[in-house]
This record gives sequence, structure tokens and C-alpha cells, in this order.
Amino acid sequence: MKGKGLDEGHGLISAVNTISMGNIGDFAIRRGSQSNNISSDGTAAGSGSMAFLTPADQFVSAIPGTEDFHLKDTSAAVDAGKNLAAAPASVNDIARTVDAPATHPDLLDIDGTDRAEEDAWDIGADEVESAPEGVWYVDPAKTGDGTSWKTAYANIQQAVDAALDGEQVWVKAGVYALTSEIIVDKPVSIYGGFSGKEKRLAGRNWKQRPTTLDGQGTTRCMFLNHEGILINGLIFRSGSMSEGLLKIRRGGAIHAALKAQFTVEDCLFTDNRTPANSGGAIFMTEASGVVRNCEFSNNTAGSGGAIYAEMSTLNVVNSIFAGNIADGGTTTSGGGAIFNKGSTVVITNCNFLQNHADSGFGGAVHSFYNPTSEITNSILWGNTAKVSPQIHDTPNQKATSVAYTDVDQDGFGGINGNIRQDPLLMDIALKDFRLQPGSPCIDAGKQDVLGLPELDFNGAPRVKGKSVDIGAFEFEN
Ligand SMILES: [Ca+2]
Ligand SMILES: [Ca+2]
Ligand SMILES: [Ca+2]
Repeated sequence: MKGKGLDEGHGLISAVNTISMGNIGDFAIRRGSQSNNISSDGTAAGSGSMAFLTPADQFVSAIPGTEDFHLKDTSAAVDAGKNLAAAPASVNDIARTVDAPATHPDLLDIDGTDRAEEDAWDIGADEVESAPEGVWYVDPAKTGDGTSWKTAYANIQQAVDAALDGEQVWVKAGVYALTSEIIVDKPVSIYGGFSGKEKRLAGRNWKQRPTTLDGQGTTRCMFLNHEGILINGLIFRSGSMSEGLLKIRRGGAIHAALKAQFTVEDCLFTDNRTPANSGGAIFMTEASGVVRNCEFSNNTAGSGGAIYAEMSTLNVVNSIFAGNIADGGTTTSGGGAIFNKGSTVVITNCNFLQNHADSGFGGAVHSFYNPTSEITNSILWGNTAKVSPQIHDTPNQKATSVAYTDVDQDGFGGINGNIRQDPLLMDIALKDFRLQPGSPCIDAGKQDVLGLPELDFNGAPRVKGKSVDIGAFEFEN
């Protein structure tokens, strides 16, 4: 802008709930009053005003050519305005006189959102839409009733307990040091990755704002005991049941009990343990689960270093298993990443890398006790075991069908679209599991597969080039 933002000149301007940024002098007000304004220079003054803020932090886009001056959920302007409807009559009179409305258009924002419905007004022309109904908020710095970010519950269990069936729990980023497991015994959705101001799920980012449940090596993180549970955007770290019967201790991060039905997506499981037992990260029994866009690294158990599925149904899509360990040494131990006991396990577009069952069977996947395992469009490379470095079936039970998959083990390559070639990943040591240019996995997957994901692990469109790629990532040209 060439001139001043609001220039009083010889008249008089009173400015409230106004954003003026990027001008040569945002507010030039000497006689009129100011409050609850925002400037990028130092000229916003009066109570509730904020100076020296950055447009990029306030607006969806302040970039020339792609401007979108709606507020970001995380903007300082959100809920920082003066509630004019609740202000003294004189203020209302001024506002209404200016617009001379038949009804009260001063209560509507630029999109028509009714500010009268808002508990706290935003500064500027845009009011960010209200948070949906049925959301419970968690922020460890608060001790409220869970009904807003400002009055959030301090812990997740309080929010789950308060939620009705079908409601949501939004968890602010941070580390939650658990001293007992969170019991989820109703159909609720639990989301992480919030800055603590968002009003829409789309405003959060679980990778940039990690929300970590830390079992501190003494407790499991979560016990799932109902149908219809969604877990999204959480990091499960150092979960481990140190007390209780062997049977109860199964599952370092999550134990899904009889009849539980869950979806876990956009989660990271790391350093969870179930010593001499089943399921380093997840254990499920007579349950049904979907695991999507998750990463499992450095989890340890006797069997099923990452996941142990017993008499269950499990779909695993777009997920990465790296460096998990099954360290049991009995005749049925193994499954460095996944152990399938009598379950139906369907694995699509996953990476299994450097998982180990060096005293047992199946460095990546072990299937046992009349199971069905289907592996499609996946990479199993660099896993090790005493017997069957990648995939192990109980002798005389041909349980595992493998198609369009890169397997470093005799008996698979050249059959059903499978290959046995170095997948040429970017850098496994640095946890960069994307495909290098020239990888044999590019366009080598099967597109016509039930449950093919639309997006890859990074959220990029799934099918590029001639066909879908093998593994969790679609190659970017
Ligand atoms: Ca508001
Ligand atoms: Ca709006
Ligand atoms: Ca492709």
C-alpha cells in the first residue's frame, strides 16, 4: 500500500476490531479511539490491540496473486475482538447507524457467518466459523470443563469419559506422560496435532505439532474396548505394561479387546515394548482394525514386534514398519513386524524394512494357526530371522498370498507380479523411505486391488505414471 491504512486526516475515526497491515502507517488516529485492532507496524493502540504482527501468520494466504484474507485458525485475531453485540448501547448504535441495516448485518461477517452465535468475536472482516458441536478439548496447561480450548480438560481420559457416542476429542500438541492407560470404551474419535486454537480438523498438523502419549516404560498408552473407535494423529511412545498377568500385558501401546473395532491412522508408534509377550505396539484379540498411514519403528515383543493379531481382522494400508524386533525363541515365535495368529490380515502398499526375528520365524510377517495373510504392492527388504527372513508360513499351511510385492526371499520373485530387486529407497538410515529415481518399484504395483489407497503415506495422490508404485510412497517425478 502506498498510503496510510486508516488516516484520520482532519476528521475523527474510531476503530475497533480492525486489521490494518502492510500500509505506510497502519493506523493514523490521534483524536478518535482505538481498541482490539491489529497492525503490522507499531500503530495499533488501545486495549486489546496487537502491534507488529505478520500478515502471513494471520491470513490463509497473503501472497500476491493467491490472496485469501480469511483468517487462519491459528491467527492472533481469532477470538481476540470486542463483542460489540454485548457492548454498551452506544457502541451498537454507532455500528448500526453506519450500516443503516433493516436487520443487523453488522453481526454478519464477510461470509455471512453470524457473530451473534459466537462466544468471542474475531478481529477483522472474517469470523472463523465456530467449532463443531460434540468436541471435547484437551490441553495439559488447563483445568477446565473440556468444552473449549480455553477451558480444556487437562487429560485425555477426562475428555473420553465426558464424550457421548460419536463425539470427538481434540488433543493439543505436547507430551502427555501417562501413569495409567487411557481406556476408550465408547465410539469416539481422538485427534492430535492441534496448536490449541483450531476450530476445524483441517487446521491441525500431526507431523508439525506432535501430540505424544508417553507410557514412560511403565504403562500401556491405550485400551480399546468398543466398536467405532478412531485414533488419528497421535504418537505412541515407550508404552509397556510392567504389571499384571501375562495375558493382560499384551500390547505395548494399544490393546484392542474382544469385539473392539478401531481405525488408527496418521500415527507413529515408537519404542513400545511387550517383553516376552505379544505385540510390541498393538495387540488385538477377536477384534477388527484398520491401520492406515502409520509408522512403526523400534517396537519390541516376543512375537509381533509391531502388531500381533489373534483371531482378528486387520487391514494395514500405506504403513511403514522399520526396525521392529520379535526376540522370542520358542518354536512359534517370530514376526519381526506382524504376527498373524488365526486372523485375516490384508496388507496393501506397505514397507517392511530391517525388522528382525533372529531367534524365530518371519523377519517381517509370520502367519500361524489357520490364518489368512494377503500382501500386495508392498516392500519386504532387509528383514532378518532365524528362519524365513521376510515371510513365514507354518509348514503345510500355505497361508500367505503375495502379489506385486518386492520380497527378498526365495520362492516369490517372478510369480504373481512379484519382484526381488533392491527397492532403491532414498536413505533407510535417515528414515527417508521414498523411492529413488530408477527404483524397480515405480509403476510395478497392481492398481486393481480392493482397498487401494487414494493417497500415499505423504498424502500425495496415489497413482502417478503408468501404474501405482510398490510401497508406501508414490514416486514424485
Ligand atoms: Ca470467534
Ligand atoms: Ca467467516
Ligand atoms: Ca506410479
